[in-house]
Amino acid sequence: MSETRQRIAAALSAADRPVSGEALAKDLGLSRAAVWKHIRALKQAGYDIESRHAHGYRLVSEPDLLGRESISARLTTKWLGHSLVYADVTGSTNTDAAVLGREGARHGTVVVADRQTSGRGRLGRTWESEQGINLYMSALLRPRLTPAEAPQLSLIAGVAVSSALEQRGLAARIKWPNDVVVGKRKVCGVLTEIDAETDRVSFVVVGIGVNINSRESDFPEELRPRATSFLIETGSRLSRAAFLSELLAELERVYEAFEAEGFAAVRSEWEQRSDMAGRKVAIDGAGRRVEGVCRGIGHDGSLLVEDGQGRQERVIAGDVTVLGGYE
Ligand code: BTX
Repeated sequence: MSETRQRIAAALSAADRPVSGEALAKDLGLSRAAVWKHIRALKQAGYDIESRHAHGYRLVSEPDLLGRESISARLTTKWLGHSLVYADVTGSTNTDAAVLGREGARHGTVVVADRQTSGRGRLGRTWESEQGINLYMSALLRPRLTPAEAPQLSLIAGVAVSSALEQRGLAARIKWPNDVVVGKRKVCGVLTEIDAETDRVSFVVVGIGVNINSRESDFPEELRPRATSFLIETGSRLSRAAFLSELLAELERVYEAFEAEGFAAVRSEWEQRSDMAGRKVAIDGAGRRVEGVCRGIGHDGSLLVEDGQGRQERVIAGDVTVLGGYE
C-alpha cells in the first residue's frame, strides 16, 4: 500500500470523529480529488469507511491485514519463523517451502500467504484459501527422523492448533490424523510433506490452514456443512497476525518436547485434545476399510482400532469417519 494511503488510514484510525476531505488534503498536501481516490482505494482494500456529506470520512473498521512486518513484530518464538517468507498471493505455501527446503533454507523457516491460488489438501484435494480472512502457513523443519516417523509431525501440528485455539476460548478437537474440528466441522487442516532419502528425512514441510474469519457464505456451498471458522464458532473476529504468533509459539513448544523426548512426550496431550477414544470409527486407506472402536494412539502416532473380536490394529494412514456414537 502506498505511503500516502497508509497515512490517510492512520489519520482516520487516530481520529475519534469524522475527518473532512479538506483537512486530510491540507495535512497531506494533496488535492481533495486525490484524497477521494485514495479513500476509494482503501475501501477496495477492505477498509470500511463511511463518508457523509459535510461531515467527512469515518473509519468503521480496518481490514485484518497480514504482512511481513505485522507478523515479525508479534513473534515470540525462539527460532520458529525467524526466517520468514510472506506473500500476498502464492500457489501453495507448502510448495514454496519445499522449494526453499531444496535450496537449503534453514530449519524453522516459515512461509505465510494472504491467499493461495492452488491450496492443497491430501491426495490431490483442494484447500479453499480465500484472501484476507484465514491463515495459510507452512513450516520447514529438519528433524532427525526416518520417513516412517515423519507423519507424527501432523499430530504435533494438530496439538499446537488445538491448544492455540483453546487459548482464544475455542474448544477445538483433533481428528486423527490431520484435522482440527469443532463438532463435525473442520476449522483446520494439516498437510505434512516429506523430502527424504531411503532412511533419512532431509526436511519436512508442515502446512497448516486455519479458518479464522470466514463467514458461512465465504465457503463454497457444498463445503458449508463440513467447514467452520473461529468467527462462525465464537462470533468474534481474530487478528490473523496475532493468532499466527500464538500458533507458532505453540508449535515450537510442542515440537521441542517431541524433539527432546519423542512422540511419547506429546501423546497424552494429543489424546486429551482428541475425543476419538471410545468412538466407533471407520478408516479408509490403502484400498481397504478398517472398522472398530478407537483406543487412542500408539507410541508411534498410529491410530489404535479394536475390532468386534477384541483384536487391535494399528492404522498408519487413512481418512477417518467417526460413525457417530460411542462404544
Ligand atoms: P484434507 O485432504 O484432509 O482435506 C481437504 C478437504 O477438506 C477438501 O476436499 C474439502 O472437502 C475440505 N476443505 C477444503 N477447504 C477447506 C477449508 N478451507 N475449510 C474446511 N474444509 C475444507 C487437509 O487436507 C490439509 C489442508 C492443508 C492446507 C494448508 S494451507 C497452507 C498449506 N499450503 C497448502 O497448499 N496446504 C497447506
